[in-house]
Amino acid sequence: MNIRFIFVLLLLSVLNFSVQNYADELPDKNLLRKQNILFIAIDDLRDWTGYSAGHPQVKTPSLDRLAASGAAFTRSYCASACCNPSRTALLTGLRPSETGVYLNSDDWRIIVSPNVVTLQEHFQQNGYKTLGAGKIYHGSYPAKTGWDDYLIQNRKLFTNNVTSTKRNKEGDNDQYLDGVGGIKFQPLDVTDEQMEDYHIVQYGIDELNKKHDKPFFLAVGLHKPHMPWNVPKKYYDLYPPDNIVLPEVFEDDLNDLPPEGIKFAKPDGDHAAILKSGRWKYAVQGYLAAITFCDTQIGRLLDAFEKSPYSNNTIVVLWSDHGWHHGEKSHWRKFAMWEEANRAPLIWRVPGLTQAGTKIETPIDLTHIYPTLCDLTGISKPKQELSGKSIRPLLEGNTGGNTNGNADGNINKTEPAAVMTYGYKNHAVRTEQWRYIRYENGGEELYDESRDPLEWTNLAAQQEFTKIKTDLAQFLPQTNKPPQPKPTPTENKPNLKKKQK
Ligand SMILES: [Ca+2]
Repeated sequence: MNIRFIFVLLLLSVLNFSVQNYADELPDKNLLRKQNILFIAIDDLRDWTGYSAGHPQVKTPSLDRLAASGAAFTRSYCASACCNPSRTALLTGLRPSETGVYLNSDDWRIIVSPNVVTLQEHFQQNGYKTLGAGKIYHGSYPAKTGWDDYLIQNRKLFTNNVTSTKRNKEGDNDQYLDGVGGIKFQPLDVTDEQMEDYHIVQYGIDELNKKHDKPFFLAVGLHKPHMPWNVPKKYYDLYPPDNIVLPEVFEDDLNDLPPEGIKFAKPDGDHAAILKSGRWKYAVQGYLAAITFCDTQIGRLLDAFEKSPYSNNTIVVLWSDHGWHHGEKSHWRKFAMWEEANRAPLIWRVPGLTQAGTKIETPIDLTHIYPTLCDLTGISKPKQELSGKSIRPLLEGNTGGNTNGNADGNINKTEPAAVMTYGYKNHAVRTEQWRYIRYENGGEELYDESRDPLEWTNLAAQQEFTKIKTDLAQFLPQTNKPPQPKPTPTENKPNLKKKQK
């Protein structure tokens, strides 16, 4: 047997070993380094999931399955209750008050300093293959850099984006036609395959069925349950409208709010229209149906993931960009500072680290995802100073016995707190016991979540809570970057600043 033949044999076995390596090596602590990442984004899903018991009727078997196999946060909050600033904060690791990206009309690609390295860019620069599909950044401002591959879809092809043209007329008995005002919902006579999210998930499945010769960062971003809640009828049928449980709403809830709070609530907008239409339960049915459609697609992805060679060396992180109101505070949608608009699902499954079925009560916000992924994969942090910090200790199970408002009632700075901002200088802080809101013009709200989880009683004006407010105010962002002046029509051409390598 000649030398060359032995040499070729040797070479092949080394090659075979290295390609295999990324698929099925059982991890131990050191192997956490460079694990793959499955990054699942959901649009507009509030905390209505089975595992969080957010709504008594919601069906989310796939999210519940993921939560049961990993660690789910029960007090996870967006950095901003609005798509674009929330996602920009998560994917740059910088709060809105740091970047100046506050609204959906703020093009982060222009506003955020070109020195800032986004999450996918950072992982690409650290040897990862970065793959993406669907909604990761806000739809209007997709990231142009940092992706090795990204699924291109013509959204117009999919019916689920098209709201019906026929308008509802007074006295019409079609409870669905076109929804109510801007609240869009309608059961569709289509199959899942005709839905956009089905194909976004299929991209993820196809990538999980491929061999990858280097670690991958696979981002899968679903559009539902963002409006319109136009999903196949079979999901509506799961929720007979007559049994729908509506959110608990306190009629005089706005009476103790500062003017800014009432401005954010917009009681004469969607809520007035919904009440007038008498179709509140159909709207809630539509949202529940959209949630279960979304959950079913995530179930397909998890099935493929668990069957794939990557199931035990891949970090799974699932998040929603913010919550939603369905009448609480006479408010609908997001765009507010209260619990319903800001609380959003966050689930981690980290092989070798998270314990199956862990529930983490510690309040955090989504700016912690970027530094945590760096920490877990052993890659250095990017050059920008990240607003959040790694939550590995929490994922490891030591929630560090944070006593909220310890014995002497003081709230110290080390207390874990989630911070959220909607619009310039409108901030809220959420600790385990308190939500403190301070609006740009100084208006305040304070809620004791342990006694008043529906935030019906604003304590801010009561003298005895002054100290608590002062303590909580220490968590408020100290710097508030002014919002970008809106470009006049002529200057509308965004010149995407070149990224300095
Ligand atoms: Ca959203």
